[in-house]
Amino acid sequence: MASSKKADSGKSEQLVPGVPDVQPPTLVEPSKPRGPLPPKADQQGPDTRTATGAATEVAPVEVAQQGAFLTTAHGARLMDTDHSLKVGSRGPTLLQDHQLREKISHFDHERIPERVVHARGAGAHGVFVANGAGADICRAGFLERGVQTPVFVRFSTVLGSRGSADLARDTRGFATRFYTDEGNYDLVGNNIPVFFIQDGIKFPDVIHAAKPHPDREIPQAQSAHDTFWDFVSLHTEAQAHTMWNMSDRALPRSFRTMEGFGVHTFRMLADNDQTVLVKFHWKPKQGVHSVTWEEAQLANGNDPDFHRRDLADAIESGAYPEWELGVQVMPDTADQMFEGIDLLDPTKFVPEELAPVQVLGTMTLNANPVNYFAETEQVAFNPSNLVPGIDVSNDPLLQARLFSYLDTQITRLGGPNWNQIPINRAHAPINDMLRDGFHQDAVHGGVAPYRPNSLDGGCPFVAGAGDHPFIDIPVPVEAASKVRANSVTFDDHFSQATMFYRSLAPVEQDHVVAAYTFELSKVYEQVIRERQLLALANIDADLCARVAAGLGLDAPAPTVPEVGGATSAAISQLGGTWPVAGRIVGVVIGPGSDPADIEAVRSPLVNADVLCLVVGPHGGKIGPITVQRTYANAASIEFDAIIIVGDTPPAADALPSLDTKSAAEGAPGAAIDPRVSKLIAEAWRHAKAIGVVAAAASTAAAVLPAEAPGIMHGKAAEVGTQIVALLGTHRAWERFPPSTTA
Ligand code: HDE
Repeated sequence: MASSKKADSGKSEQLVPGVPDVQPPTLVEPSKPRGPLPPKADQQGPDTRTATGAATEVAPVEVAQQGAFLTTAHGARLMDTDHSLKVGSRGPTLLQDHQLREKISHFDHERIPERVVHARGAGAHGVFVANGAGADICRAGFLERGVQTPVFVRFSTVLGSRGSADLARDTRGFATRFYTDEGNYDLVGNNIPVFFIQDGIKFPDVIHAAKPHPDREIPQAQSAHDTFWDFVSLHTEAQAHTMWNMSDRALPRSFRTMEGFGVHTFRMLADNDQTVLVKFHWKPKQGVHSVTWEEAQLANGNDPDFHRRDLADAIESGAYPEWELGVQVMPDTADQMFEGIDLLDPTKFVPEELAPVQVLGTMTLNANPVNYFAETEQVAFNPSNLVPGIDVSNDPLLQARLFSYLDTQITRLGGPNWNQIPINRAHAPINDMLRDGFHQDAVHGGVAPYRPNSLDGGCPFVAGAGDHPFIDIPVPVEAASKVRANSVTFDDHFSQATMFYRSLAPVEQDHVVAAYTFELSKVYEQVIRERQLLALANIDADLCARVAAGLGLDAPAPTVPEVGGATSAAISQLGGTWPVAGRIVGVVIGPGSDPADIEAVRSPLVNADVLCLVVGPHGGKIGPITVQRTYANAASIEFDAIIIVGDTPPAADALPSLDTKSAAEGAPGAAIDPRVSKLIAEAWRHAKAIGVVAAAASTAAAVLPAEAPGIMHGKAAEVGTQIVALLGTHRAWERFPPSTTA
């Protein structure tokens, strides 16, 4: 973990992320012409390659806007951009105003279609460094020991539109492009290792069911509605994925604290021509953590950009997110089964107890994009982007994806040359004989884009076996008749949902029960609820009974016999201690708080690379201390823990009897600002660590119990140190005894 940048001014001063530009603005509009500013230190654009993959000497700033003066799109300098060309100052406007027409016409076409799924996303640049452990099973050059490969990653939600809120209960996309010397390799995965459907032909069905109802376009970015539950209750192969979605996995604390999975089985080819079947995993070094459902709902209102802000802020502050890339390795047997699990069935995962994850290298995200549209919006991942040594399996879901991603870009990015958009350019030489088309950026030479040719000297040549070509691994295919059917080994729809549920800690099971109950309570039609209860009966009787009780319905009996009964320890998020760098702590101060206390609290946190944000009664400074958040704009969801440093009487802008944020404690005349009461009460309810410095005892006593798990009382320095320790466990779940005894 890289360390946070600490500003020079004072021991515990930190760079507070969110800096809008590379230099602070002036109060008055600048008038002296000067060229464009360079990107900020945390930003990086795509590599400046040609459209055919050649490295250039072009500096990244040279592909941005140039020159000091405003110009037209063809480079003529302009003296005015605020007035259209009119007949007299009162018009009419002249058709000949090419400046007006160019400006408005370009604006009219600024939008491109959003992704049909995964429209809402955030991206970052980084590097993958291989440890060499993959070299024995895979001939891909980027897996050789010490090889550093640039990457671009885009995280996303699946269901919401481009402007939807980040903390929807949803699967997250985790798409990684490795710009390898042998071409782009795209690992286009999710944060959940199983999928809703076993065959890609069902994808439009599941997405149409999960997207908002077509008549009213409601609800946005969520599965709590009739069409979703109608589909998944009828189509029971979706139950395993749905179970993950009803768990905390669907509410990540951060993109930084998500696992990633390739989902499908892939095939790797070694230099010695041996093959293995693999499943890809990304393991976050920060641990796998989630927010509570109530936090998610609050965040969607308070800060709909919660996840994209967290990713950008972490990178800007130097807390670079890291993941280990690993594979589960399974023998490439004729039946492509492993321990009774069909490796071609994407609704199944392989428990880590059966096949441990072997780490192949580490990815570090260390730069924010310079331009969202150019990079994050225009990046076009494609599971067909494979490199020598990695090939697809016959998973019928993956097979359909091999068609879809290329196809969708033709509409989304406006033609067949989307590979030539800077963020999509390979870092390997391209000689593809593909020509022309809209937005052709390459200036292809020669006269013979065909093979065989003699006119262009025979170029391009096909690679020989020794030239490290991509290899379609010659897997034998069983002779069979054409059928539209699944393998019978795909028939079990419930056993892994059962395994998942029973592998959770009791508090996590409570969350699953609450999620099913909430979502199904939002379903209008009772038969759909009853049908989903039938599916739950086949997963776990206790889960079914608890959800049924919440819905006021009878729990049905199972209709299929229970299979297995195994659990997997890797599924639960509880029980570990993880690095705290990049976590965020709110330091709540009052007008009389002692600056020495504030410094003492912050010091151990800053030393652990935790971002401290001071929450004060007003903006600006309180004595020598700079305030980053005020009682009015701070939200508990922003913090992983809070520390109350001093008493917090109502601030000048508090409206104790009217304030919409006020909690019950904030009655007129109360000694505590109502917004602070609410902040503390929410942190308490969400099982966050809370530190109370002695001087804040009366504020704490008004809102919190005297003693409870995860509350630290003491001197300032001790409290800071204890909060660092508590942050490592993510939550003080012991504060709330679980409802189950599992
Ligand atoms: Fe996707 N998916 N998908 N998908 N998917 C897209 O591609 C599709 C599937 C995933 O950040 C689209 O460029 C089909 C599984 C991610 O840009 C589209 C099927 C998994 C992203 C598409 C699947 C994914 C996408 C929309 C069933 C996890 C976002 C725009 C056969 C392993 C990538 C685009 C980004 C995006 C189709 C199933 C992950 C329409 C037809 C399974 C992370 O092509």
